Parts: sequence; structure tokens; C-alpha cells
Amino acid sequence: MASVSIVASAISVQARGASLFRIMKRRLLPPRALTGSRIPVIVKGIGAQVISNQQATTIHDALNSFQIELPSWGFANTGTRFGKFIQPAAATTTEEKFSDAGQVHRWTGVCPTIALHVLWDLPNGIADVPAVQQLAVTHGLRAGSINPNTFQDQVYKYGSLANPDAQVRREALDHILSSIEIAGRLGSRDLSLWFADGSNYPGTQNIRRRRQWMQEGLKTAYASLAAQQRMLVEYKPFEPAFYHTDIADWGMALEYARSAGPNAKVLVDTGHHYQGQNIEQIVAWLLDLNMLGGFHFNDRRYADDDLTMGSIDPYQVFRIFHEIRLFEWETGKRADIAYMIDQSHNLKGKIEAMIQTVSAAMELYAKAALVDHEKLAGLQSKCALVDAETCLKDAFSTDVRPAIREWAQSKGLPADPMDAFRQSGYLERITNERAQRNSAAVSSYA
Ligand code: RM4
Ligand code: MN
Ligand code: MN
Repeated sequence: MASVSIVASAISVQARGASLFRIMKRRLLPPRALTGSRIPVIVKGIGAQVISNQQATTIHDALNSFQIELPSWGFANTGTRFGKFIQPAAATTTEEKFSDAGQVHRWTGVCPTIALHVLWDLPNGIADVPAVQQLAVTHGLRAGSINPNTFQDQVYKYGSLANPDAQVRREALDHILSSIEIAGRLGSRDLSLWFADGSNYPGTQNIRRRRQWMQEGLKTAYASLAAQQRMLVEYKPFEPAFYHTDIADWGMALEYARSAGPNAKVLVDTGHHYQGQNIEQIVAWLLDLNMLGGFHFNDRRYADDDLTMGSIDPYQVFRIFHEIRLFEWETGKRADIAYMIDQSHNLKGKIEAMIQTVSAAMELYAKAALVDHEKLAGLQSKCALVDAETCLKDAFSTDVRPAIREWAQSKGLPADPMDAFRQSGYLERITNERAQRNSAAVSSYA
């Protein structure tokens, strides 16, 4: 049996390196197994799990209904608070952001919408709507969530909706109201709100008063939503405020959303949590309370790092997807959640990083779809701890990539989206077109 398990792991390694496969065979296997046709392909419970036809169908169905939104800002030059790193191929206009996002959708097939940041993508507000509508048509996308920007202008030094100055609160509200109008005209369902509001030093602001102002502002904004629109309230523990943040965690976001109205929900940005926080528990609670509106996916090692989804802790993302799939299985209804990416790739090539992200999302979603809910529920009720955990991990350990490739091909998509993008020549073309403009960009922050 021992030699059989080695064959199984060696087979799973084969795709990654034929030479490693040969070395393993030479070193570890008895001569007969090397040439014999008796090498079993499926070895249950040992090494990488090999999928059955039924599992492949489950993955196919799961991916048919999986979509994830791209952030326009993920294609532009970004950096840290110490400076921007300029990339020759970065998008410099809204049109270029649409074009780059269109590439990601073209090769992956699961990103039909693009999130827009109002000040960055529609600098003239409502007047830019027709141009954005045209870009969406040209690049085969739809406008996704609309993100007002109440953190960039000088006037927001001490906050926006929670600013002690009524004049500034009014200005922030007006911007949000015009963002709602933009969302309406673009046919966008979600108004996605993130506030930088907070303070840096103890005693300098009245935390309770600011809470009331924020609540008042959100309620007033909510009243302008159309019936089918939603307001998503995002939270973040710190940065740019370093002492207190007015919407610092999911409890505060939940409270604001509830007091605004039934179409206000919480947005979970995976990077916006303290170390060690159990994000899937937050997700489970919000699902149970019918208060989960959507996600901003990214990964983090320390704080709001905006790293590639699943690059640090793929099991965390799997556990989040698992909670959602389990909820859907138990309730028999689809969770009404907007999956979105919120990443700024400072060092990686932006389009490639986004394709890599989308592939990671599909893989982790497909793995979560493989959890045997019936079996898991039985094990949970018996408190069969080892078996229940193994049930979860079996799904996580399954190599779903062959099934994803099959799914892609069945849709007329390339089996390997990264390779297809690289072969397309798009990157070379935009690098030529944009390099000069990008080299003129300012990279320092001081
Ligand atoms: C924030 C937050 C918001 C995003 C801005 C740019 O940290 O994640 O969602 O719009 O960054
Ligand atoms: Mn975010
Ligand atoms: Mn963030």
C-alpha cells in the first residue's frame, strides 16, 4: 500500500515537473510499479484527491453561477504612502481601465462588471455617464458597484459624514447623492461606501457625536436609493485614522446598515481585520442575519496589504466560501452577495495579477463547492470532530484545476487564461502605447 500512495502523489506532481516525477519514481518505487499497468489512478484519502465525474459536475454548476467584480483602480498606478511605482503598461485613463478589465473578462469569463470610483473614473460626475456607458459597451463590460470618494479632497481632513463641520458633512452627502444618481443612470445596483473618517489622537474628537452624524448622513443617503438599489457599508479598523475609525468593525457597520434601512448591508473587505480574527465567523453571522451584502477580496499578512487573494492564506478564503455554500445548501436559496476584488498591485503586472486573482478565486470557490454538506452535517451533529474536519479538508485538498479547465473549454474560453493573455500580444501593445505617458507620471509623495 505504501508504494501505491507514493505513485498517487507522484502523479499529482507530474503536472508541475516531469523531472521531479522521474526522480521520485526512481528513488521511491519498486521496479514493478515503474512499468506495470497496475498503477491505480484514484487513491482515496491519500495524497491529492482526484475528482470523480459527479464532483466535476458540481464544479461545473458552481462556476456557472460564479462571478467576481474587478476594481477599476486595480489597473492604475498605485503604491504605498511612501510613493507610487510607475508601470509602463498601467492604465492612465478610464478608457484604459475598461480596456484592461475587458481583457481579464475576455480570458476568464467570470468578470462581467467593473467597480468604479467616482472621482477617479467619472471626474466630472454625472456629465461623464454617457462616456462610461459607451466604454462599457465597447469593452463588453457593465458598470458594477459605484464607490463615492469622500476621503481624497482637502476638505475631508477631519472626516466626511462624521466631520464636526456641518458644511463638510453636507458636501460629503452631496457627493454621495450624486453618486447614487450616477449608479441609477449606469444601472448599477450597489452603492459601496467606505469612509476614512476617524481621528488620530485621544480626546480630540467626540466619538459619540461623530457616530450620530455618520448615522444621520447614511440614513439621508439611503432615502435617495431606488427600490432595487443597495447600500453596502464597509468597515476598516484603522488607516488612515490611527486612533479611532468611525466604522471600525462589522458590528458598527451592521448597526449603521440596520438603522439606514433594509437594503443596506455590510461589506466585508478581507484585508480589514485584525490579526487572527475569524472572518468566516463574521460571514456566518452576517448570513444568518441576512446582512451580508458583499466582499472586497484581497489578502493580507499584516494589515490592509491589498495582496493577491489567497496568496497568504488560501484556506481562509476557502472557509469563507464554505460558509456561504453551507448556508445556501441549508436554506435552499442563493445568498445575494456581490463578490468583488479590491486589490492594488504595486509590484506585479496589473492585468496578470488580476487574472491570477480570478483564477485563485475560481479554484477556492470550486473547492468549497466540493464539501459534502450532507455528510458534514451528520458528522457535526455527532460531534465527530476528526471526521468533520477531514470532510472539510478533503474538499480543500482536491485538485480542482483539471475540472476548471474543462469548464472553461466548455464555454469556449481558454483552458489557461494567463497563457492566452500572454499569447494575445495585448500587453506588448499597451506597453508601447502607454510607456511614454506613464514615464511622465509623478511617483514621489513629497
Ligand atoms: C480602502 C478600502 C476601500 C477602497 C479604498 C481605495 O482601504 O478598501 O474599499 O475603495 O481603499
Ligand atoms: Mn475595500
Ligand atoms: Mn482597503
